[in-house]
Amino acid sequence: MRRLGVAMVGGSFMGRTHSHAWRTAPHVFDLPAAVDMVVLAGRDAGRADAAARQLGWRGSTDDWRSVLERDDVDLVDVCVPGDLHEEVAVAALAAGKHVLCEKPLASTLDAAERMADAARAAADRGVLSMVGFSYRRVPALALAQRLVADGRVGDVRQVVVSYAQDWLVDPDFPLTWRLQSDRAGSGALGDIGSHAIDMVQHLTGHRFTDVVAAAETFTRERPVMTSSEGLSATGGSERGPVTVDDTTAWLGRTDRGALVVAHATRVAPGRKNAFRLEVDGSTGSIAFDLERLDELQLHDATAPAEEAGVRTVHVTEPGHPYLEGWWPPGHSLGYGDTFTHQAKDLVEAVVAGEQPRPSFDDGLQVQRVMDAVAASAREGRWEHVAA
Ligand code: SOE
Repeated sequence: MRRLGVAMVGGSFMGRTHSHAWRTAPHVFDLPAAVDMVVLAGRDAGRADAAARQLGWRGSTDDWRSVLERDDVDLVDVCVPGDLHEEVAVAALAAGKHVLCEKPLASTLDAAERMADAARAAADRGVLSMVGFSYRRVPALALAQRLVADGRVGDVRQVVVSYAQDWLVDPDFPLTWRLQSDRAGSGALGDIGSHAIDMVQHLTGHRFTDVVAAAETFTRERPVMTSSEGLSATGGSERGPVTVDDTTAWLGRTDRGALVVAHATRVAPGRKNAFRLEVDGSTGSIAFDLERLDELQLHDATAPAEEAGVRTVHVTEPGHPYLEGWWPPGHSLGYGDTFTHQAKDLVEAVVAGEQPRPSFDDGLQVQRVMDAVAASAREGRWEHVAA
């Protein structure tokens, strides 16, 4: 059997989800290669070693460049803050390593352009890359995509999408990298609005062409961070400026004539991970909520009026996307499992020598929409999305 040596750069929250995926995918799915979790690279040797032991990596290093020189590493998984994606991903591709890079692709549009250029050049040499919009692999959303593509809702006319979390409601939550524009690029827009943009386009097959937006930062200063672990952090008494949006809302038009109403916020009290969307077509509609991630709401407007109504499909059956390898029918999956599906699809694509999706070009296109949304919020006018 073929072997795929994986190295991970970063070992925080996303590093944990990806490690879980690399460990689990071979136990759930019949993969065409054996996954070898070779090495985890982190900034601090002690923390990298502890993370590697806990997360199941064979070794650790505090020098991420050293993993690029190893013959036993075929793929580099980039789980570092957004401003470091470009340096690590481009170097890995140049070294002939396949790359999985966390979303959004980069913290600036220029960096995303350079990364997509590097990915295209690498693909010519058989070196593949993928950006981690993991929600494409939620079974209910994969099913929704299939139903829309099969014409089950007719022509898509409008999408309402909202991604709401509440972990920044507390004004004393410290200034982590996710609250600094030079590190993250943007706030709610890039962190979770990027998922909304990718999902709307993936589900409908449409592309945003024009957007008009408004953004707000409600808490403008936060405690300077003293330490962090995953999404949690502690801060001191000194405060510093928040340079990203707490909330961004936008309206969009698509290339196939649909309207999109969108909203991303990390300050919605009580909303933990509420990624909700509804797709209205000419003959039906589909609705989804990540807080009930094994359910899909369907409505068939062609059914007789006496029988019509929104019905709930429990996406827990072996015929549903990704479910074949898991538990007996009726048993649900969770957030972490979407990363396992992502790892499975990536291993299969790499072994087959096929471009995995979403590609860096897909990530670049999302970045262009984000850039237009941010520009519109700044300038107060409609913006065209660069093609
Ligand atoms: C934090 O807002 C976060 O972890 C995002 O960064 C992830 O992309 C999303 O999956 C869950 O929320």
